[in-house]
Amino acid sequence: MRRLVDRLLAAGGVQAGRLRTCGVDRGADVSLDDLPRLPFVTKQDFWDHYPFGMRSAPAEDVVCVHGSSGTKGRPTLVAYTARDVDVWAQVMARALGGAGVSRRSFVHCAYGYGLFTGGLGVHHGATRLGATVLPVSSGATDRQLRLLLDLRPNVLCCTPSYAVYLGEAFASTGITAEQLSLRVGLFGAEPWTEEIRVGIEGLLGLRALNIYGLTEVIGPGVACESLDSEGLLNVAEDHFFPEVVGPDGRPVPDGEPGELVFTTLTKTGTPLLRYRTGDVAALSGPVPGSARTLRRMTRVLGRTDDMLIIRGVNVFPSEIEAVLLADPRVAPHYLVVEDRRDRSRPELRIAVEPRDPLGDTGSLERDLTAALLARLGIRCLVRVLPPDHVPRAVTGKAQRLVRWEHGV
Ligand code: ADP
Ligand code: K
Repeated sequence: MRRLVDRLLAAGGVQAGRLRTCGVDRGADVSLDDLPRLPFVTKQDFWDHYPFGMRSAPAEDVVCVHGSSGTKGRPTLVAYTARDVDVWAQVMARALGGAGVSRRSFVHCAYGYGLFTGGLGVHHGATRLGATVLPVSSGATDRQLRLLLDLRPNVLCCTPSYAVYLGEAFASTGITAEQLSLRVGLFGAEPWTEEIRVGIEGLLGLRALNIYGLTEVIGPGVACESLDSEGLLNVAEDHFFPEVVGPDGRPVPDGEPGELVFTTLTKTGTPLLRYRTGDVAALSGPVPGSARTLRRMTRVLGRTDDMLIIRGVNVFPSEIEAVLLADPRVAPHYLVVEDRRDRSRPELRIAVEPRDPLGDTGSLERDLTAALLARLGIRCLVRVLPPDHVPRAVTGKAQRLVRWEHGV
């Protein structure tokens, strides 16, 4: 923590200015306990100081640059030093190791390679561990299916929506989960629910674990479920110190959801003090009695900027997903439309696909409307579309929320 603060002060950027305003002139003045009184840094700061204003290392120490995909607004760029890439490889090797991956494993990495951190993050971790990694990247699904059958990998890494897509593609050609070689998968980069997990595990015959990260902090590997983490994600707390804060920026107690904030204790290229992620989750302690001593977090419940406020009720799209997919008649493809064309009466319109194209759509629409009303307290307009009518995310992150504004 001291070194981080000294590094930020020496770099003399935005974060140094804010620290000085708070009366901090040297790292020796602060410890982790002081975090709640120190300033935040946000995505807006990255945009305001685009491209490299948030960098703390000299340009000659930078070895690569990655960018967030810009799911919300403009992309941001992050500069990594060799040491940062080393930390990244280490936390990703740890994430893979916790999933049972070893030197004998074969990893099919279908996250995108490029500016996006998914592909290269898994790649660095797998090679650090000594496993074999196939850098197949995303897209070209026919080739992916062929390679999954020919090379018989035991580990799959991709977004959960792409895992569903691959699984359904196999099912449609008559290949069953038993015929596949996969044992475990690390799925992340977008929110997903328990219902999707059950679906992926059934389609692909593997254990599906949740991995979380974001470019500004390092990429994937900030937190990851392990075979023994009991449904929560182990946070790489020794590198990325987590806090959870309320809308007022004050810390909330463990177990209560709020916005995740990370302090990068060891990064040198773009070190961040109290980065507000916009992701909502809750923190908790390690599994009692476990050899793992680092803290854990829940799955990400949603993003602060994805929260829908419909007629006074707050809803995350993931809650809608949980209700929809709890019904066995619904396929794991849906779209939520926040319709604000009539300002006086905003509506939530939801499109789903049935598993059985010949099923009774009228009763499915009625049952889903009732289940959503019971769980969320709002009446939604549910439409069951014919199969293949909800758009699929074939390469990147699934886009499951659309906003229709007044005048558009
Ligand atoms: P962008 O914000 O443009 O999508 P990134 O590609 O860096 O940028 O993605 C990071 C974001 O992806 C996180 O802030 C979070 O919202 C989401 N994310 C990553 N992993 C998960 C996960 N396992 N569950 C839910 N959301 C995730
Ligand atoms: K090997």
